[in-house]
Amino acid sequence: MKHFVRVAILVVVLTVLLGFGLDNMGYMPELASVQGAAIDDLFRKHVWVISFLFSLIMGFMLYSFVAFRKKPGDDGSGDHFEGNTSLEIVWTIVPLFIVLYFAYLGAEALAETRRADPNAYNITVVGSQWSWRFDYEDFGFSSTELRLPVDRQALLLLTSTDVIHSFWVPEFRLKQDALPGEGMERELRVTPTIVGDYKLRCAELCGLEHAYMLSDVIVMEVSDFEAWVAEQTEGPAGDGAERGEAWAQQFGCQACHSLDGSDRIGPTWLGLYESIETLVDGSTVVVDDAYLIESILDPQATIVEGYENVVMPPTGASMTEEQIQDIVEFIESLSE
Ligand code: HEC
Ligand SMILES: [Cu+2]
Repeated sequence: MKHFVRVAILVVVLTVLLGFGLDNMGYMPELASVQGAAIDDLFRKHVWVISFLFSLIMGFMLYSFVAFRKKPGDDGSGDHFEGNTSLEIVWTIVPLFIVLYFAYLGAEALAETRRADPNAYNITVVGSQWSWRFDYEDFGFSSTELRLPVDRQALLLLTSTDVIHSFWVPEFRLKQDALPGEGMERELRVTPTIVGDYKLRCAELCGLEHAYMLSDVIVMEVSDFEAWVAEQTEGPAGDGAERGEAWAQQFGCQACHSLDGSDRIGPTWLGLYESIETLVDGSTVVVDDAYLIESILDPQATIVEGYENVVMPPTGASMTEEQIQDIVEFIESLSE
């Protein structure tokens, strides 16, 4: 009996030390979303259960090392016993209920992260190798940064143009896959709580530049967000080429096409217009308006030599004819 009392004290002390230690280690960044609270709560409970289980096993083991070590001159063998049915029933039933309780907590936390606000606004998040684009459906424009007003729920509809990506902002805690294909969209609701700058990263190994698939996430005061939306919906000012530069920025073309002659995932736009391009089938074409428009609207129609293994996303399908025309003028201006 005195052994059990000592071990029980040891286990309690170890559990408390470990539980508080892990809980205050700060392995997670500051929480910045409403939905994340349920996840943090669940995480904290897990940390305490883990601390207890670790201490239980280690406590018994360490205590036994010391208390039951072989004494000098002791040559006898240990007591023989044949199991203990009541102990076995207890250590089956108790963990069963703990696991069921955690399943219940998990379901509750999942429901909490999915709680819909009828006033949520919609953003379609499009992942491509290796960049993100955000279509603000309710306002009719696209962006390469995710700007969100604070304390308002956004309903993100996640999709991909190529392989599986995964949307993850550590401060929001939430994570959801972006899957390619019609009808494979996934929903994620987020209500940011702290104004500030964050980073969206891809949490699914999605190819060579997976690690650099980052986007800025900017949580703004509602009034600042509204001003930004007004600026975006007005559309860029200036002549065709200037507007084209802004559209190319908004639709994320420069993630793959440089403007300075350097090679990125796709061919540079510098000096592209009126140049002679060699295609994979060995034929050549002179780059003109019609070729550029086709390349944007239907990237698979003509593939440039040397780019067989990378895919341009069909972004053109969600652009207007005027926007495409502006981009063509912008590309043309880069050859003057
Ligand atoms: C994920 C990378 C990626 C993004 C984003 C991207 N492209 Fe491309 N683009 C490519 C690749 C790779 C090629 C070459 C293969 C091909 O011809 O389809 C290409 C080819 C092109 C060509 C033909 C270039 C040539 O040298 O003949 C044009 C024009 C073009 N893209 C326009 C755009 C526009 C406009 C956007 C933005 C709306 C865009 N691209 C976004 C990867 C991308
Ligand atoms: Cu990815």
